[in-house]
Formats: sequence, C-alpha cells, structure tokens
Amino acid sequence: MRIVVIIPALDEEKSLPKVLAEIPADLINEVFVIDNGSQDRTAEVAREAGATVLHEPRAGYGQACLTGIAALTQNPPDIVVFIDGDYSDRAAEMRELVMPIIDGQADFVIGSRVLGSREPGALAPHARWGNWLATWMIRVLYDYHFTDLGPFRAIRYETLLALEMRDRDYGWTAEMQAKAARAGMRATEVPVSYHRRIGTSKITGTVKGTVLAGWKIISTILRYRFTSPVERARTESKAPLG
Ligand SMILES: Nc1nc2c(ncn2[C@@H]2O[C@H](COP(=O)(O)OP(=O)(O)O)[C@@H](O)[C@H]2O)c(=O)[nH]1
Ligand SMILES: [Mg+2]
Repeated sequence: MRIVVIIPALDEEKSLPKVLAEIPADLINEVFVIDNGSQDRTAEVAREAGATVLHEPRAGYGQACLTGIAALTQNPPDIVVFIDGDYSDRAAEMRELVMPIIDGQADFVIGSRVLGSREPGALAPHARWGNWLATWMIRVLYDYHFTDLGPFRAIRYETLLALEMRDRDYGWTAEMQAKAARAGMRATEVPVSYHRRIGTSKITGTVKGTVLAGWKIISTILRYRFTSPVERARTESKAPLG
C-alpha cells in the first residue's frame, strides 16, 4: 500500500519539524507539505526533514489541500492522511488512523479529539461548542454520527476523488464529512489526543478566524444538504479543482 501525508502549513517553522519527526517512517511513503505563502522557514525545515514541498501562493487551508491532492496524480497513493502542521495532533498516532482502511473496515477515518484526550487549553471552548453544533447538524440533516470535525484524518484515495472536494478555506473538513455522509460512505472515528499548538493560532485563536470558520462550516453543511445535484453541478463547474 502506498500511503501519503498532506500537511497544509502557514508559518509553522517551529512545530513542523516535530510533526514530521513523529510520522511513522515504516508506514508512510511520502509526505507533502504545502507551504501556503509562509514568511518564515516552513519550506526549508520541511525540506530538511525529507518532505516534498509544494508552494501554493493562493491563500486558504482548503486551497492548500487541493494543491496537495492535485500533485498525487503522478504517483497515485492508496491512502491519504491529512494532518495540521502545528503539532496539536500527534503524527505517531497515524497507524491507528489508517488501520481501519488497511483492514478493509472503512474508507474514511476521522481522528476524534472528543473521543480522545485533550490537553487543557488545546481546544478552545468556542471551538468545542462549534464542533458540537456542526456534528449535531450533520446528525440531524444527514442522519450520520460524527463526534468531531478534526483535521487529522485518513481516507482512501479513490474515496477522496469521489468526494470531488471544492472548499478553498475553512469549510474543508465539514465538506468532506457532509459529502461522505450524503453518499453513505463507510466512515468511522478513532480517538486521537490533542495538544496545545506550538506558535500562534490563525483560526480559532482569532475572532476573525472563528467567525469566518464558524459561518463557513455551518453554510457548508446546509449547502450540501439542500442544494439540488443540478444546482451543485452548475455552481461547482465554475470552481474547478485548483
Ligand atoms: N494553507 C493554509 N494553512 C493554514 C491557513 N491558516 C492556517 N493554516 C494551517 O492550518 C492549520 C490549522 O490552523 P491553526 O492556526 O492551528 O488553527 P486552530 O487549530 O484553529 O488554532 C495549521 O497547520 C496552519 O498552519 C491558511 O490560510 N492556509
Ligand atoms: Mg491548530
């Protein structure tokens, strides 16, 4: 099995080496760090640690992930793992994340910080609440039970392509789960630990990031439930894969 990791990163020079050092080398074939316009040494530290560095000047978490996915066509993997570059999730726990896919039990595995242990202060109260609201909405609207929208996740490459991901910023994780739920895909969760990040938060640690992310997540969950397939095809055709 070819398993690759995608790490979107914006100014994470301090944390990224720790994330990369903990990735199980015997399990993972290639690591892609998508440097999204960092002003610091993110690209250099990633290269020094042996990662393949891609540069994506267009801002946005989802945009960086899309750029990573687009690069996979050259040597298609079997499984793709996503993890943030801030050392909040522990890359050493990647094995538990991909095991249900390797065993043929699931096609999509979310690392749940709700089922796992959280270091005090790692997940802000408003982030926990927003997360609860989003997973509750998915339960009510899609009849699908998730406990978390955590960024640490593994998915079969074929399943990922079938989801036709579009979001270019904060709606990325919600889009993936809403579409998987809508399609009745085999998704599951495994507990992961969550820790205080190194460096400063750009999303839930800022008012602007929190408001934008909250709005985008909620509208994404509503959108994929209530737009007709025809309407979706029409609007999505204007936003081809980056
Ligand atoms: N590509 C990209 N990554 C981002 C952007 N903003 C944040 N990130 C990355 O997304 C991850 C989550 O952001 P973070 O600041 O930790 O948000 P928090 O988890 O809500 O505190 C980190 O790996 C960041 O480097 C962005 O605009 N573009
Ligand atoms: Mg974070």
